[in-house]
Amino acid sequence: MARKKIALIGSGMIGGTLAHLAAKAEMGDVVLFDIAEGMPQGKALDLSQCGPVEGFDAKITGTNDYADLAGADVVIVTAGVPRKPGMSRDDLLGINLSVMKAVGEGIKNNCPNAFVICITNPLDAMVWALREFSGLPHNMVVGMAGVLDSARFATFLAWEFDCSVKDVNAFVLGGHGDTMVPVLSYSTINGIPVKDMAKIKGIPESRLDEIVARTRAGGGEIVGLLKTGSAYYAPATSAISMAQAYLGDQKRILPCASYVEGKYGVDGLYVGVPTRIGAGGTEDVIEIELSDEEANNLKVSVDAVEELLDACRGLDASL
Ligand code: TXD
Repeated sequence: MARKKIALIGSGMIGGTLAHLAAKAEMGDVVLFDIAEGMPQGKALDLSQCGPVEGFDAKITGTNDYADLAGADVVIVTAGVPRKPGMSRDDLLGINLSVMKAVGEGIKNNCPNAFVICITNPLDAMVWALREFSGLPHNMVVGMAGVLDSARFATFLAWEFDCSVKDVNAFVLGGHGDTMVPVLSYSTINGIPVKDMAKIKGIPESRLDEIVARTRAGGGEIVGLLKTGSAYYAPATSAISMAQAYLGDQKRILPCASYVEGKYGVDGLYVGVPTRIGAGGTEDVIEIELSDEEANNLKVSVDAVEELLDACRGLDASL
């Protein structure tokens, strides 16, 4: 059987890390694509030379030509620009929307059977736009944010409870960003509800609130420390886990920005929800029961996504 093909559109900080992780895990051959000339080729060469040391045979190539993406099984999209000083959110939205248009057409024309994972911000709007521009079925286009957000939540909980991260199951719903909804009632330490664990350990609820707040601001905390650019190690490894769930038909239940229609009171947009990923792409969205407060928080998050989609429609008449 031929090796799988993993195409990475955008070869910046996350793209390069994705290529390394995918090659090391022998997920398949890797193609790095970017509009910057030479950069994906340079990264591909550098990464290829990890092979003899790390013992992987995956072929890694760099390109500026969409035709080289032909036949990709998985596409992970990080193409776009981050916000620079003086730029409004709308400026960023406009630029990345046009990037999604080019990327969506590139996918449609070269690898329409791929499972597409979008990472570009503002995530929930960009995954929606990418799906619209590519014309792929909704179950084959998904956004990565929840795996990262819940990994951040899990990290902070493990630190607080002084336990292994392996035993923490942290649950996050909603959009990526300030409006995400970390759901404590579904978060456990190996089955023990987090709130019960806090009582056992004598940790006040206010401390849990601080952890929730830190999770919500998790991306910004890293941006503040790095000074240039944003997080890339954890975002990359999070997207890899989603790609592996698809390629291995693992039926994992992961928090993803999935297309929701008729669940959670949402009708036809992408938002972070527990999703089963297997060979059929996003095969199922699981609708859990929420407290009034959680449902309200989710609504705020969905409204914020809706607002961004309206802004996208205002910027591109074809949407
Ligand atoms: O949870 C999440 N979803 C995220 C999202 C977590 C962290 C970062 N998140 C977002 O991912 C971030 O706000 C950015 O929108 C993306 C990518 O982050 P990265 O750190 O990898 O950004 P870089 O290093 O700037 O890389 C972007 C690359 C860069 O090499 C550009 O030349 C390229 O995108 N680019 C393009 N590639 C192809 N086609 C077009 N049109 C294009 N435009 C720019």
